[in-house]
Amino acid sequence: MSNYKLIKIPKIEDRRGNLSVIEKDCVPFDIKRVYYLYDVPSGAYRGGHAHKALQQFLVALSGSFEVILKDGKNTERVMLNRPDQGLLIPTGIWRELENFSSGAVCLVLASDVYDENDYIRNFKTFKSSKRT
Ligand code: T46
Repeated sequence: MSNYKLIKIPKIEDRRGNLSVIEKDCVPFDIKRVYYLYDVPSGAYRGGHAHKALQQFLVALSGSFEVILKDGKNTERVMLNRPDQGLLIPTGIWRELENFSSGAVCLVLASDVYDENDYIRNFKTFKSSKRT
């Protein structure tokens, strides 16, 4: 699957600690919403849907978790565990998030505001949308 992307986030290293910055050229969309997942209990599963139009950029600000990506034909598993790397998920990709470590924080930058109508929450519907 070639349409997701791992993107390096610039890191400014310092004896006082590191600073990473996400500016407009790092993410290929205008950011309209920011949310984050945290206090995820061990064994919990998030996602389990695709978006019709939304693009998102996920960063493991702390800890780690895995993202399973499906395009209707292929499946890939990506581990996010560094605050200086983000996963760009383009439109039309099914995603599942699991194996959250203790203290993991998943930051999400989104290309649009929240809209439940943009979700495809049924995998069969997702698969058939890929065929048409
Ligand atoms: C995604 C993964 C990574 C809102 O009211 N506003 C929001 O911006 C969001 C994201 C959710 N909600 C409500 C909708 C549900 O009642 O919060 C509740 C939990 O949402 P959901 O079950 O969709 O959460 P996740 O973690 O399964 O999925 C979320 C995003 O929805 C999704 O786009 O890619 O995080």
